[in-house]
Amino acid sequence: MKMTFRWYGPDSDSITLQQIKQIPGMTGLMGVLDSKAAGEVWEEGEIGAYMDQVQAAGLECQVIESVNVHEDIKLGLPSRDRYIENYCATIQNLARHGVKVIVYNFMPVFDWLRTDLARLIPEDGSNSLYFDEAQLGDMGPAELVRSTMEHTNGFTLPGWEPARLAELEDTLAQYRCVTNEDLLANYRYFLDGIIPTCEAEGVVMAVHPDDPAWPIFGLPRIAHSQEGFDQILALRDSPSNALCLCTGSLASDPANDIPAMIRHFGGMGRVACLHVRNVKHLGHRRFREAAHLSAAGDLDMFQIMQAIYDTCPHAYIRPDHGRMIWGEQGRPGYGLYDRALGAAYLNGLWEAIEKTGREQA
Ligand code: CS2
Ligand code: MN
Repeated sequence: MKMTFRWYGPDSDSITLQQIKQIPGMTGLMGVLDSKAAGEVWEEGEIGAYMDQVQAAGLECQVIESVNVHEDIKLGLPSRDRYIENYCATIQNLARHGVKVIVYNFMPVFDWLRTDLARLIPEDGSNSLYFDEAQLGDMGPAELVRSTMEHTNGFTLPGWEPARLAELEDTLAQYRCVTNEDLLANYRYFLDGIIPTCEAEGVVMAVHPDDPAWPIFGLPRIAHSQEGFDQILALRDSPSNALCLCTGSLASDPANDIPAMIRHFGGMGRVACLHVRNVKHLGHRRFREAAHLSAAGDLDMFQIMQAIYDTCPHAYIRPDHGRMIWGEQGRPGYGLYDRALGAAYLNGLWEAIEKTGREQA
């Protein structure tokens, strides 16, 4: 297991690399070039500049997140070939800088979404990301985008590119006749286009689950259950076609048994990395994000870490979506303090599992 942290770069993050380095047991980053729009090539020079800073801080960056897939690829438009070519160029450029895993998602239009980015947790006065399907229905897509953009404290959010979302109505209209089967076929075309490059470069693609883990606004969605991921892995049977299991995203649907899913896909050798976090269900399709501690939410983090230890011990992991605590002002979901606490806690669980395993052997 390698413990990592998401960092948006010097111009786009309230957190410094030195702060990240000071978190006990932190070995590196799941990095991101925040300025890149979906479909653009990530140029070697910009990747190199990011990596130089990371290395100078004594950290490594073998995982890159949010190399976003252009909508034309998900829609299966003729222009997709150009964007697939660009994606391959990005894979090659990242590989030249030591990247081993690329995290992406195949969600139409939206990355993760919430109806409230700073919901007060009455018990302790902290706040966290919150989702209520009923509110989503009242808001509709345009209102949701407007309200999300207004409440980011001036930061960007992954996959929320203002230029793209400005064309929201058109994009939503384009998806009107796209079924899950179409999306899967377009996904196969994408994988056929990029996996040979990944194999040649020694890079693994890790798809992030839909979040929340069900279809929203009538859009097709296929990556939120064990069956869905089985289908995706079967589209291209290669070790380079793998998963980033995000425990909190998947657990938004209580039907997903997270430790069992880790064991299933870990046993197949197809878990490249994980985002490990907790959620608290508050009702049907209504949840908030909780502190990482098992007792704070509905997930058994010990069973999750044990499943990783047993079936994919070499995976990269990171804490995800912390609460805002201790008066911190930052990008919603990506503050320093709660994610640092999460990392320390997960490292503690790991140490206990490792030592118990050794004693029993
Ligand atoms: C992640 C996603 O940081 C996060 O919240 O769970 O945004 C993830 O990085 C992307 O969906 C991957 O493309
Ligand atoms: Mn995640």
